[in-house]
Amino acid sequence: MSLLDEIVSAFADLDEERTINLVKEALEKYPLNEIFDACRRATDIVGERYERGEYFLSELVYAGHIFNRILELLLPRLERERVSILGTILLGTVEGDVHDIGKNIFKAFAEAAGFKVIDIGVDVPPQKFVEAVKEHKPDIVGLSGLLTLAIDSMKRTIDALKAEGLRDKVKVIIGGGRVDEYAKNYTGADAWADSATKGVKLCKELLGIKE
Ligand code: B12
Repeated sequence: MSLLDEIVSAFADLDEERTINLVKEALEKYPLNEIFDACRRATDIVGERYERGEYFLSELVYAGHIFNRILELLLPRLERERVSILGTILLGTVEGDVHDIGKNIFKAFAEAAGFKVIDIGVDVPPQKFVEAVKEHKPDIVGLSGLLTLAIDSMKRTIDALKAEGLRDKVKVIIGGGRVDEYAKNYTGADAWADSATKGVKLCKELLGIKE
């Protein structure tokens, strides 16, 4: 079993100390995004076990705690790619959804790539996005969400931007475990991403920035 597979298995079994030790070992051997991917695969397994009734809410909470400990190890290792600012991203988790680990990872990757990120938190109502767009005039609005119901909140947020005449002034990218091409079309977003690296690449494309 590779070290990354061992991380997936230890994390999915919620063996906190073993997971942390394996991540420390992996830091010397693998690129950061591969370690992040392994951790995300582990949370998918945690989610499946929760759906099957093998894990309960307390296990979801614990998985979140382990992931946050992993982030403390990984995020300081992200290196800044450039000094000038590529553009501003207004970022938040949409109304009804409090999942923020993925949002925080995307934020860290986007900042490392040279974007300025304004993070307005979780469970953000559409009107709060509208007000923040007026205040900060971002180039991109990033909507995060992991629940199926988040897709409707994303749509309501984009509709609110349209109603205020702001939709044409920003690009909108949606992100999270359940977004896809269908969700992009349904919500009226410009792009979707289910990983932070993909998200950063698309943000550059949306602003016409060449790699
Ligand atoms: C940890 C966890 C929690 C923690 C969250 C802690 C936190 N601070 O975030 C807690 C315990 C709070 C929680 C609560 C709940 N959860 Co929960 N949770 C999870 C779990 C296990 C992991 C989520 C996670 O952090 N993944 C790791 C990150 C890194 O992945 P990610 O978020 O997808 O992020 C990546 C990309 O998507 C992308 N990305 C993310 N955001 C953005 C934004 C942009 C703009 C871009 C470009 C990219 C991007 O970049 C990230 C890095 O690559 C998932 C299982 C799963 N498969 O997702 C369930 C899961 C999401 N939860 C679920 C449920 C049901 C709930 C609860 C309703 C449970 C309950 N009965 O109360 C509540 C909902 C609370 C609410 N109103 O939001 C379900 C959702 C089902 C559904 N289809 O709606 C899941 C899928 C579990 C399952 N399989 O049943 N949960």
